[in-house]
Amino acid sequence: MVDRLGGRLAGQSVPVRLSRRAALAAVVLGGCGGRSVRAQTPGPATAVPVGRRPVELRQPKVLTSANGLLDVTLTGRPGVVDVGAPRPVTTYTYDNVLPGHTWEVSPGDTLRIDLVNDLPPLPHADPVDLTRPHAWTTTNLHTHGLHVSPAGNADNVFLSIEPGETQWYEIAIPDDHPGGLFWYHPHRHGGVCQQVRAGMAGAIIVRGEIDEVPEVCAAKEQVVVLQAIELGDDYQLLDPIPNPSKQEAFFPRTQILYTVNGVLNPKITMYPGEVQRWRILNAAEGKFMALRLAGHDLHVLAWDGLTLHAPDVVDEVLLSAGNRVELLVKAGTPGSYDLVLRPGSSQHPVAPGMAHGPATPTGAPVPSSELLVRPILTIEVVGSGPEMALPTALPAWDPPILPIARRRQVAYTVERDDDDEFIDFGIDGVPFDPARPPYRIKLGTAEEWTVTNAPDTKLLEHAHVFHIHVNPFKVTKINGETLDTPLWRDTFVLTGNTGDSTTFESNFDDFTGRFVQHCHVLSHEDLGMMEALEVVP
Ligand SMILES: [Cu+2]
Repeated sequence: MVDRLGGRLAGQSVPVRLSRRAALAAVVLGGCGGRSVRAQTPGPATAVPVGRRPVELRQPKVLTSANGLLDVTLTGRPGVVDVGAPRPVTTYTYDNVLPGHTWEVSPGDTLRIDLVNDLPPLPHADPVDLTRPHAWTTTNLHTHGLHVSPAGNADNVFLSIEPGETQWYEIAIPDDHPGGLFWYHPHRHGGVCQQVRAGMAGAIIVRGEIDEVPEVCAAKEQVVVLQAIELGDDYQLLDPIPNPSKQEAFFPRTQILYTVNGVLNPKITMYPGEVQRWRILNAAEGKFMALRLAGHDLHVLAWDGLTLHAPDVVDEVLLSAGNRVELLVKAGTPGSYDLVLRPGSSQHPVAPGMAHGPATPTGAPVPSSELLVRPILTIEVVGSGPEMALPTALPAWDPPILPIARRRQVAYTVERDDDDEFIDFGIDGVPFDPARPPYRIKLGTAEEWTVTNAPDTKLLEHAHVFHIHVNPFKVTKINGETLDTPLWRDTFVLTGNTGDSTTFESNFDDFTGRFVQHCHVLSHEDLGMMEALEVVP
């Protein structure tokens, strides 16, 4: 069974349940700003009958700014990476690792990046259809969530860096930038989905006030990059198919590996009463990820790098593709606990928290094994140490909204022919074309937008994910109902019930220039669901 929009459905990605063992007892010695030191004491080495032992979650290498500058070379290139699967994965990477290195900066810093495109050249294709995958080894760079300039050689997604070329970026981070978790990934229209599903993504940490909260800075910090690496039977990235037959998909795959910092099913060791700070990024191309930690509450500090007024204590979080959540976990009694992932897709947005209206029937085929609920990380609670505290108040990021200058209705649309066959995705029925005049916004004003999931005549539960560059937004209403607590985000689900809407307010402040808003189900974006915007003086 094949579904052209969502990929081949006969997936073989049944997770291997890994055996466990008592291993390293970790003692956290603390330290503000996430610069914690950890001493390790070897535990008993027990025999493991089958399978690979869970390895302790490793952190991506951290590149930290010095004297106001972070200067990095970032190379997009084919790579062969051991993620703990039966065979190494052959895919596209940044610097031959999954995920890319973590960049750590402070407000006021400058990010200088030499982006080297060492991906293979493709045969010349002419003419190019902008609503189909194309030039998927041409690249560029987006710093998702950063409030920075979209112009010139800053966060400019209209740049095209061909295979063999290098582009120099210089991105100035404002002095008043919020501290939080952001990320980088390619954003060249036509090849975004291919490069992100390959694994090209990395975390960006901006330090800030949140790092000075005593209970937060005492907690060991873990960056947790969740990826959904899409592969064929031989653990290799498959090329997109611009004009698939009815038996083919635009983005073929036969399995998805849900990796955590580039590894399948690692573990985190904590002691009872220990508090850790997990900074979680959903870097999947399009998968929704609902996460639950057995036996433990999740104390949410921030969404999309934007700190809440107080920790939000929940038992599950739902991350759309592109979302980040930062939370504290306080380890309970000794034992093993699974972090359980419930994946959803745009066609099967089954993850909890998504349905805000009445359920509607779906015309989509049954979900494949790639959407099975599965553990993706194990927490081993062992040993002992000082009881750690949880904060009660946080330095919220909640700026006032400027007077609303304009209200706008926006629809995320799917165009089909008379036989219900897919034509393209669009915004208000119009697929992306960089040559079209952008929607213009005056600098220093605020707007209120209502984004609606327009009816898809074939897939009635077809969800999308709204994302806008440069400026985050404040969600005030869902389906016309005012929220008691508005939600600051840069990425927000547009739920799968036909006609669902999200209303938000946003300041268009500080930066002029051209950028985009689009669906963060990146296959939808490459197939047209994107619009150019321009903030003008
Ligand atoms: Cu979409």
